[in-house]
Amino acid sequence: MAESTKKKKKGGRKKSDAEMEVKAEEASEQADVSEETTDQEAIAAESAGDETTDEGDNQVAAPKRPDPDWQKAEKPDLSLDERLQGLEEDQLRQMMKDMLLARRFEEKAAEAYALGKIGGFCHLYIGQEAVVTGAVHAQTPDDYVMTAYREHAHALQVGMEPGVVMAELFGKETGCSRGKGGSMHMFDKERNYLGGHGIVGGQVPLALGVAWAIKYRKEERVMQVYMGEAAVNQGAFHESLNMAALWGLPVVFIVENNRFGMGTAWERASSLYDISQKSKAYAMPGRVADGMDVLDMYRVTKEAVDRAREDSGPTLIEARTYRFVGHSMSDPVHGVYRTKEDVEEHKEQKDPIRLFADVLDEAGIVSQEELEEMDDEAKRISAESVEFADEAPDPEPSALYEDVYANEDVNGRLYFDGRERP
Ligand SMILES: Cc1ncc(C[n+]2csc(CCOP(=O)(O)OP(=O)(O)O)c2C)c(N)n1
Ligand SMILES: [Mg+2]
Repeated sequence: MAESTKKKKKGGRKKSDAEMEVKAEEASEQADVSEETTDQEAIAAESAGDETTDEGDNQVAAPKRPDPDWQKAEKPDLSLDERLQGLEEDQLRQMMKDMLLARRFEEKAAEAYALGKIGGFCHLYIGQEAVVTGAVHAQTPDDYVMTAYREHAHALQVGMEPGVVMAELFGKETGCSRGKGGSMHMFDKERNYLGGHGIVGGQVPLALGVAWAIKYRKEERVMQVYMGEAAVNQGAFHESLNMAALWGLPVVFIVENNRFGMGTAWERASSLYDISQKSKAYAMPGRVADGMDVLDMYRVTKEAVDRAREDSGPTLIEARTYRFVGHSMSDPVHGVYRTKEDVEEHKEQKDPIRLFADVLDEAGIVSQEELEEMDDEAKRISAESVEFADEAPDPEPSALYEDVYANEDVNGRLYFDGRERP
């Protein structure tokens, strides 16, 4: 991974410079064309599963890439009515609005990033919206949510104000972390949203602690913790699953398996391909959900949330999904680790918003016209969030010394704190 990370960083820097010059509306296409170096042959060889990682007797063939129905594994063949699970029409509409808002909000964030209004890291969730929307609809506002750094959609899904989230991205005083956290550090105590964590897998033991506290206080709440698939071969993940099962804690572990950890394909990084199977080592139920289908996410998560609340037992959910964008805003959309065709195919055939729109249309709940109205509303809210962030003040330089452990008297002054130097 180190090798490909190095290459990507180089490409990423070049692209950020170029990005500053393009018009805002060209932002998403820009990432698409920035990578001319795709080695199609290497990818084709890998896809065929004939890459070897060693010589002689120890030769190991990389596992084959997933079949096209990979995301649908274990999904039951349900009728339209069964798929809707008796959900109220209003809730189904809300799910659609939520996914549209997540998409349009992040498109606006991409534009703002290209214009240099957002600095630092910025990881978009475009393509994966069904995961958090379906899962959060399966719980109540009293329950907790914690995730990694690909988190804008999670923040919006728990009900954070889009303007406050955008202002945080802009590093403004009115952001949820007063502009000092940025993209990876959204937080909202009132909405039980516990971040926003930049260390891969770092949130998993923290969530375990929250679940332990829920049980200790005899509350009827549930902790939902999300992570990328690259987190699951870490020790902290396994220790957390073991303790969650041993102590019967009300936690749902949701692995957002988008098949890539930066530029490393899952099949090249893990001896066990099927992540849900990892639950077996800890005597915990493990489930696979179609992460491109909001209703399947709801179905699988609801069962897990109910079990957590009623029996105080954990579940591991592997949500199989796909990101339509680069790892972060400074990375190419496909690079050398996947093909442009792969990305295009997913966008055309598995877009979670399109798939859900078709279901709602077939059920006679949301017409094409109403869908367009919802989309316009999502665009309006997103544009307003940018206005709010644009107009918000920067934090005062003195804020550098607030909410931090470092003490000016002990650790000295920061030379860029805006005050005159002695
Ligand atoms: C402990 C740790 N190691 C490495 C990194 C660098 N890093 C940032 S994102 C990332 C890939 C994670 O991929 P995944 O968990 O699949 O999440 P995704 O980005 O696909 O959502 C890595 C290795 C990090 N942030 N933390
Ligand atoms: Mg991943």
